[in-house]
Amino acid sequence: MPANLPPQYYELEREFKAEKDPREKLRLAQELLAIMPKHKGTDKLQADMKNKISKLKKLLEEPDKKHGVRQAAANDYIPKEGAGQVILVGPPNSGKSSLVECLTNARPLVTDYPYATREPLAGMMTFETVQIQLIDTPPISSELYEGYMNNLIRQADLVVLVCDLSTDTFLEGIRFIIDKLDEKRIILKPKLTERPGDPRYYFKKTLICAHKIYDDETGERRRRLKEQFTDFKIIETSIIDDDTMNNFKREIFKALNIIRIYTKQIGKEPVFENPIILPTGGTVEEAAEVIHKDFARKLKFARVWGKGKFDGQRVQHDCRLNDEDIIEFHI
Ligand SMILES: Nc1nc2c(ncn2[C@@H]2O[C@H](COP(=O)(O)OP(=O)(O)OP(=O)(O)O)[C@@H](O)[C@H]2O)c(=O)[nH]1
Ligand SMILES: [Mg+2]
Repeated sequence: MPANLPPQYYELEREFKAEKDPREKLRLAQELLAIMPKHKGTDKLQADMKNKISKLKKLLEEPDKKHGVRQAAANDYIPKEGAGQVILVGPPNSGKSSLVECLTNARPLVTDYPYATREPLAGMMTFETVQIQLIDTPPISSELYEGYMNNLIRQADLVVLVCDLSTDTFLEGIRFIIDKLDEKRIILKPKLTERPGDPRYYFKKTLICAHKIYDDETGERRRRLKEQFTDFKIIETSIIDDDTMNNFKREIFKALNIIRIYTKQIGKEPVFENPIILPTGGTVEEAAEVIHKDFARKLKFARVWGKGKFDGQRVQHDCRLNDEDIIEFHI
């Protein structure tokens, strides 16, 4: 029976064959398997691919020194911490490390010369009652593109594209990055209104950070930036202006599309720390599940205080919650 493979399969297969990095090769193999039509004609192909996947996994677990396979640096994965993972990408010297230094507990290297950051570095940023993870990364330019950036960006919840307003090449700098990521099938989007039709593509929600605003004295560069990127949310920042830094934090939080739910025990005051984090539109049941699966099962009803509800309103499992609602579970 003919396999009838879609044209994108052959394209991806070519990439898979040419790829040297075992981690990236594994990812491509998994994508190949995912897009392979599942019918009798592809049985053998599916089995072959599964075999390749398991060999690659083994290879990554225990690199075979005899064959000189080097384990790819673990730079392509940073475990998520906090309410969301945000990756800063930008041209050399644009101020990525300065932003991470200013906003988080991390202490990246900040220099006045370009290409200072060689590896990704994560730090935690506090926004009101939540912690958000920011990742500083090496620059992207025609001179440098670290292969591990593909995976790092794919895994992040949000991309911040840092635009350096202190230079005449501010537009070229970010255009280059958008095009480069496009080539890697990572599409930076102002909003995520749809999923990619082709599973090889990743859409990533992106904010543009118009950084070093005080170097753009006339505002001309900001005007041009806005003109070029009308759909994107553009946040103006400078590390010497706390108001812009606070606004930047709020915009990051908003862009993550999450809500904070505070809990209270019956007859006690609410606790306004360590909120339950849910995606926007999250329900009472989902909030209970964060505490414990069993808890959600045993839940009879809840009382909620917050926007759009009267105080202590009795609600059921499917009731949608709003940011900063207070919930009291009854089991
Ligand atoms: N005027 C001004 N300078 C800034 C601002 N933020 C950072 N800088 C300066 O910009 C330069 C580069 O800062 P970094 O944070 O190292 O830039 P980077 O994007 O991490 O650079 P690479 O790691 O080389 O890609 C330093 O001299 C910073 O002091 C800002 O808001 N305003
Ligand atoms: Mg840096």
